[in-house]
Amino acid sequence: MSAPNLAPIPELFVSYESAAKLKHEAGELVSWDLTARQVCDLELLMNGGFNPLKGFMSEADYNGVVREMRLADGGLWPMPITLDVSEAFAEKVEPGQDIALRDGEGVILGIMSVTDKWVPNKSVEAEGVFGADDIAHPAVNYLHHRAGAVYLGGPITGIQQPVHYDFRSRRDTPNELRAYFRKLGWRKIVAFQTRNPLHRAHQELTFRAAREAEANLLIHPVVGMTKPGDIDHFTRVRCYEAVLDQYPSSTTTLSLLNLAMRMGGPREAVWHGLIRRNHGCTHMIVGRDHAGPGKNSAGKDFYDPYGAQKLFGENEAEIGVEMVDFKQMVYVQEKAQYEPRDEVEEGQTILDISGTELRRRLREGLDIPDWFSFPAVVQELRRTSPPRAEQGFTVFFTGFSGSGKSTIANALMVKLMEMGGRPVTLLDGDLVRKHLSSELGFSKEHRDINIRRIGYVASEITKNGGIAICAPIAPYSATRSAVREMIEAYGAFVEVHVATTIEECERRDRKGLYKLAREGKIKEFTGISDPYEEPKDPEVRLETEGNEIDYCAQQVILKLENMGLIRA
Ligand code: PPS
Repeated sequence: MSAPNLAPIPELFVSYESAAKLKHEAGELVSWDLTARQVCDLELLMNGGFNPLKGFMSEADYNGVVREMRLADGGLWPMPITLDVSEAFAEKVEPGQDIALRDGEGVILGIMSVTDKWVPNKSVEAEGVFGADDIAHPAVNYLHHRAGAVYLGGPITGIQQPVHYDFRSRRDTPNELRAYFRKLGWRKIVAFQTRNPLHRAHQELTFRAAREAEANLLIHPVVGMTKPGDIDHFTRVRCYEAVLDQYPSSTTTLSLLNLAMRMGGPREAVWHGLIRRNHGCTHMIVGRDHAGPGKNSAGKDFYDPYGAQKLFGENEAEIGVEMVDFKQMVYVQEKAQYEPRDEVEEGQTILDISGTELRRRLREGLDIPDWFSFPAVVQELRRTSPPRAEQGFTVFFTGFSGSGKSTIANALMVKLMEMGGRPVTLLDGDLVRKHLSSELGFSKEHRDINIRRIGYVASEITKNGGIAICAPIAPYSATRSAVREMIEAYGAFVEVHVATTIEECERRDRKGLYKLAREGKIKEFTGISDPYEEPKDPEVRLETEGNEIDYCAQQVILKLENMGLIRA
């Protein structure tokens, strides 16, 4: 492939002077508050990262892309870039109208001249683009559960870039990178796309890939949106910076890409190639299972592990970027060095640590050897992922009113405070209703709001390294699952079902509420005139009948020890 034309590529921004005027005028327009993903998409549309797209896709472009990876003009493009909005917003907008696009803080970033408005068939989109209408795929889940029901399309007039306060000097637009390559005289540039920290094997493979292609290396990690559960980009960028010393500085550079990944495997690889071409690269490393979303709901891989390399290879000429195939590098103990797996001689010992094993070692504070990663990287990872016994967590009691939740939660709190080390907060049902949810009643809608508020506070406590003990009734399993998800992003979630029967709770009737409920004086009373969905698989199930409070609290303590959350 010939040397790239590093001339500037088209951006969608108006001049600096016009931008101020336009911004003022745009204040009058109907405006859409962009989602986090849409902000990422808009940034790359405006700065040319998604060249040749000139805006969010029209219906014709979208249909072509979904069906056959082609825009209406026949150009190769694998991923729908659409502006999804709510039905209520869509009612306010008609083709021919301009709308202002605002970021999360309300700043106007651009204007879209709406040409198209349509209701997509999301199942067809999921099948066409991601190969399956299965919500185990993060992008399909997003499509069905988070994306709006209506799509708007039309060209964009860019007013300003989204503002980033973090790692500013490491973020470059396509034209900034092109100018950098021009200035340094770089003509062949291999891009390495990543959403994970770099360990020694990655360093070896990227270094070799660049050497084999006789090219310079661009480490181009995604910092927009990656796979749910990934290590946050703040930690990763500190890790990348730590690894940068391992490369010759005259041949390698690091730049951050504010892309919202879709984890679309083969199609995503082609998309990544087009984005890298726009950033001035000539080559891209495509690995086994590139941008893979993991397992589907039947427990099988969504994509053939070599599907991305195949699709990229078939479209290489049109992408305009040459594929460098990713050699799996392994550590050979006898030689104390890394080698491509297919070149290791028979009888030699290969050492490897999988991603799961690495997470276990971090969680349990175990050794991570120097042959696997660089000490500075490990240190960064340990700072973000301390051993479980030093992380925050949430214990979430659920059960009928009067089941004993609050009493056991109180006993647990005191025991944990006696141990010390982490702050403990009790979010008891009654307490929350007094301080956080005093305006709420007991309808399903209100109970869900109440539980989500508790979940939010508990997730913040967990994130900041504390222990949250919650003790609401929380009668609906879907809401409890949502809370679990919120918390597990930051630490462990321990669900404790206080399984006292409704008959026993009514017999005890400590607050006299069951009597009132039976008399119809309290409506929607859980277990009497309102449902309670039992947890199917809680971490702990407590039988309180015939058991002391202390014994019950001890059962929870034992579970916490067993999960490594407290030290024995
Ligand atoms: S929920 O469903 O989780 O939002 O309920 P929660 O916030 O835990 O509040 C339950 C406490 O409110 C009292 N109470 C009622 N409970 C159930 N149903 C109805 N209709 C009701 N009205 C008032 C009751 O005392 C609960 O306290 P606990 O601590 O659970 O006994």
